[in-house]
Amino acid sequence: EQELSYADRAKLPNVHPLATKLLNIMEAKQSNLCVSADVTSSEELLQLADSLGPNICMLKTHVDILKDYTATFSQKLQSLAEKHNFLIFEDRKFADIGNTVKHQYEGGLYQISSWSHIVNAHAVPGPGVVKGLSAVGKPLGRGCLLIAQMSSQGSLATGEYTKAVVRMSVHFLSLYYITLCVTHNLGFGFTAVYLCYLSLQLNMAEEQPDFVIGFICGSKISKKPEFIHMTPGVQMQAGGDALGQQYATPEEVLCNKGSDVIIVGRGILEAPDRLKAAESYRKSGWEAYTKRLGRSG
Ligand code: UP6
Repeated sequence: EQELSYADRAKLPNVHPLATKLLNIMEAKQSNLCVSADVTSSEELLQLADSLGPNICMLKTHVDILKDYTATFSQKLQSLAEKHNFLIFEDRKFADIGNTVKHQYEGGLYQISSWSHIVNAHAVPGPGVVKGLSAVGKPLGRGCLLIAQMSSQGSLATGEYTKAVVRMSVHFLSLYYITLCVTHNLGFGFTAVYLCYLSLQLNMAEEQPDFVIGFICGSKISKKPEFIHMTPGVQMQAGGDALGQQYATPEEVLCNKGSDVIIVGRGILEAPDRLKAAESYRKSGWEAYTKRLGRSG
């Protein structure tokens, strides 16, 4: 089966505008690298964003580890994202009831929704967490990744749990199948039957607004090309750290496991030359992706 390129997927009718933007950035910059900027000084983070910006499609932050966060910092980060054409992903891992995450996303010290294009959430609380986040983020054109798997040793997000997370994003499929019915001319009957089925699902559909753009995962877990798969726990050599982190290589993640974006922190941050390291992850990532495309053809 021929696999779609990032550029082809950007053009799909039901892809979220933010996913389109990301896929186009990836294609234009030939980069599926998201740098995890896990540093504790705002100045250093901005420096990283400016110097690595040209090599990355996305910059991931943990703003709550900054010792000197200010609103000015987030404005500067946004300018750098525009200057270098990358998206900002605050790795907040929301995991509470809808009403609480709404406040955590919009308010508090960080006002995450005002500057971060993408956030992520655990699915543990059920659909309410997505509903709460989307009440804030959807009108702003933001997107959310659901955490379906984790890279850490002994993670409980496996098997049936992972499948349930994927099902939580099925709302997206509704529009997708209607379009399929129409474009493939499957006929009115089929469409009507499907619409009935959809109306049965309506409650669920309302609870799953089109705000979820993909997953945090170790491998491709959804066949829908509209969804972006992003994988943390990546270094040039497989292995781990002393606190349970587990690493796979860019080749393994993008070529064999079928993920779309590699998230790299210490593999770049602890390298003697961060820019050189970022360029080498970008290059490996792009080669692994083109190899996968070639293999599918
Ligand atoms: N992260 C993981 N694994 C997950 C989810 N998120 O490592 O399952 C995040 C971490 C860190 C980054 O919070 O910011 O990705 C990985 O950093 P590293 O490359 O330095 O290990």
